[in-house]
Amino acid sequence: MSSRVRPGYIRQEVNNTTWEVPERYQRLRQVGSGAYGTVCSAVDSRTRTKVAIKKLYRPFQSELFAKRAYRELRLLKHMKHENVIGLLDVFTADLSLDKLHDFYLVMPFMGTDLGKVLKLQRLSEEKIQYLVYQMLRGLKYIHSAGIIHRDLKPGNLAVNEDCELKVPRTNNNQTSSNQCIYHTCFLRVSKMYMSPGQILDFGLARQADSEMTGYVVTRWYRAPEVILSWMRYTQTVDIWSVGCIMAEMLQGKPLFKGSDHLDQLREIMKTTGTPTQEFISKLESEDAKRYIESLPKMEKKDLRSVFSTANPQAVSVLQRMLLLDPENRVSAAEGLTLPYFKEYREPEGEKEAEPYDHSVDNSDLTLSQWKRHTFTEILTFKPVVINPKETSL
Ligand code: N61
Repeated sequence: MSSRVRPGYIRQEVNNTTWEVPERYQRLRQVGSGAYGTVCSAVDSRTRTKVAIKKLYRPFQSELFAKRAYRELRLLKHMKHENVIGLLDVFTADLSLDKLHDFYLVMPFMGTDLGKVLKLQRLSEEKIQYLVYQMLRGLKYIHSAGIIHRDLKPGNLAVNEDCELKVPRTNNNQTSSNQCIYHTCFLRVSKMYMSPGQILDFGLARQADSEMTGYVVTRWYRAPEVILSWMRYTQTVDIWSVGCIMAEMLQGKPLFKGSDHLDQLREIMKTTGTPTQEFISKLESEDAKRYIESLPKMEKKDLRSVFSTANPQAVSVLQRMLLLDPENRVSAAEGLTLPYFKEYREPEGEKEAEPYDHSVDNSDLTLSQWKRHTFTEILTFKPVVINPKETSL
């Protein structure tokens, strides 16, 4: 580590690891770490904004690590939507493909997450409407690229720390000068953190089986077909999670707090009822079929009585999301059109993603091929020009 640092870069120690970053990134402070990497907050002196920089942990130590690192870079590079985390910059201090050892991902800094917020306070109806609308927008975007989040939970929904944000409320509220009346909303789900297999908030650790076992948050938002590997899952696994998160916001406590996989399923079925024969016939696993058929029959509950104090339109949303059969759940795109979100709709923000090419992500390559693809992706990154009005600290 005594070699010369790349010109224009600064070498520094952060909690016993060496970071080599361009001079523009200053005041590095570690904000999270795990088996897959470390995240620091920093100030980008060029834009005067706070950023998060992720240094992956030995990304080229194995084919698997290299594939995961490449995939994260490609996914983040592709994401260009207000409600999905995106990439501001990617850099490496290593000067050639041969020497490539580390690279760093730069993202807008997100101060907190919905999990932390929900521990501290109950949210008003308006905030719930707004937040669920934002989540569905982010999901419509990632689903349109053929990407499934799989692990949506409050801890994976980033919200800005300086939560007082002005949010346009409704088009009907326009004044004669055609300016929107702004309605202050405490939170804004601005970015969705995501990484298959991440715990905590930062996509830094592997989700070991042990972390899915017992009375754990990591499983409470998972669709039943994912918990028990009933069938090949689809994008509506994320809609199940949104339903659980929305229910928690309405009730102030998690909806299905199972103490293990089967208890979680029992909790779910106390509300959804045991599955119909039609649904059981769709299951791919014979074991799953037998197990479900052996369960004592339970009636489906009327969500209007479970959420008796909630707005009936909110209950209608939950009725479309919390369905055992994934084929019957509402899609993110259709969810946005439900009456509950009417006041917040802004169709320009409901865009779809450019097509995403999954072919390399899904291939099995050698370490040197992964390195070469990653190096190419780093070199071809073009930063988005940021509107100066949005870049104050
Ligand atoms: O979010 C990720 N990785 C990620 C996102 C996605 C999509 C949602 C685009 C599909 N896939 N993958 C793999 N990583 C990440 C998240 C948070 C983070 C660092 C990396 O840490 C912070 C970011 C911002 N502010 C504070 C911490």
